[in-house]
Amino acid sequence: MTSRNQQLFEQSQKVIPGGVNSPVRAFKSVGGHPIFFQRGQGSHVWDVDGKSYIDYVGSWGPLILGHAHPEVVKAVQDTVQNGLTFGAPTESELEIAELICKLLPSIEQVRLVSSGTEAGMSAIRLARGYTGRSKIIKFEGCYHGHDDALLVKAGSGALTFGNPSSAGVPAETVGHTIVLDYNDLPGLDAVFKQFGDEIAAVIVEPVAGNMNLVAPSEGFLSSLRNLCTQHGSVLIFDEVMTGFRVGLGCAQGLYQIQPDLTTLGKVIGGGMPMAAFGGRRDIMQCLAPIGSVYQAGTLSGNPVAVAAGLATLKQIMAEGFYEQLGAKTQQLIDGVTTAANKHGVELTAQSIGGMFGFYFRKGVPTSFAEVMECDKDAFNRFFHAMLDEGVYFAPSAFEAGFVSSAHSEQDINQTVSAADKIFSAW
Ligand code: HOZ
Repeated sequence: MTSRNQQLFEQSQKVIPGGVNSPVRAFKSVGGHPIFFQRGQGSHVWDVDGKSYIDYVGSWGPLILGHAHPEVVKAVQDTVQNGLTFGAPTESELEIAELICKLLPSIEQVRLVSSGTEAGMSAIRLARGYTGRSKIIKFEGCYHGHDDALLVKAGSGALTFGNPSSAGVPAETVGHTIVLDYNDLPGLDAVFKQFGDEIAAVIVEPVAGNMNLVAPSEGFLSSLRNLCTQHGSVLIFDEVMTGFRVGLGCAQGLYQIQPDLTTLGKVIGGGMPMAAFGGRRDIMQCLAPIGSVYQAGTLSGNPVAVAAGLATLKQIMAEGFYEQLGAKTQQLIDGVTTAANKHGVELTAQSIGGMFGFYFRKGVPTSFAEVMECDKDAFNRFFHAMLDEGVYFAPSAFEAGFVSSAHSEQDINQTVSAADKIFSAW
């Protein structure tokens, strides 16, 4: 019998390209059809067929408190009663801006936007406007939203410029983007040696979360910092995913590296469409209306989104929040990898704060090329088997996973038992 999920997907494909409003939702890489969700509460989601799942996607990162946290819901309800948007400043925007600046010492000024893509694109424009240079460096496997200049894959050699990774992006648009391997220090040195003073910015996920989870190798972030300082280039940390996810001080606090600009999203919106970019005052002051770099948005700093974000930030500032979140995430990956290895399945994992990665390969990967060596078929089999058991991981071998403060000991144990059952019959 066709499930309601299948029916809705078939219908959706008629009016929505691919049936989804963002490609990662389509289950293309794992096969099958996407699940249509109806409801979420705490660590769980329910689909339109009434099946429940322990959710380790958390809307791709924002839901660090789980679904429908009462304080976040209340803040949103209280705010909507006073109007949804004004297109004019509000006091709550000031409150969240002050809080972001207080939590992240590298951010002296911040501007709110509506999505991570917007934050990344604006930060690049700002860095170019500030430096008067055009070239930027990004790393293979890092994703900074779908801005044209950043939809680039590596060219044929480390010192070549990238190729568009999407149709519709003219080669000239990415003609100023150099793509390097993540954690490739010699490559970085070589590029700075060749182009040094022409580089406007280096943009990096300080912990990569869009090619599964890849941690920075010893010295990678500090070398980036030194090279950017030496050559007057702007160092941009894309903390859309890691921001308030790996720790209260974000990845920059964890690794003790101060970027010049930071992009934020996901957690700071508490589940609503909000993102931000901010950093050094002298750079931020180049933005319109005081500077000549134009950037704008009708719904930027939307009061409802800000309310959800503020309510979320207030919760994560509680004593011990990240210790508990990190311990729980570690417990999850330890349990699942132990279950796999016990039954002879080659599975490795790592976690940083509340984010984690599972890899069907020997050893944790340190680059995009190594991530690509993971056994994708094994992941797809694991993904679907876990789904049947009521556990929802991201529908791709190349995405990080997320644990929230709402996940209980019982959720973790149930997940580990499900994995054990699957691996015992592998
Ligand atoms: N960073 C997420 C995917 N890697 C965003 C989710 C989306 O693109 O819809």
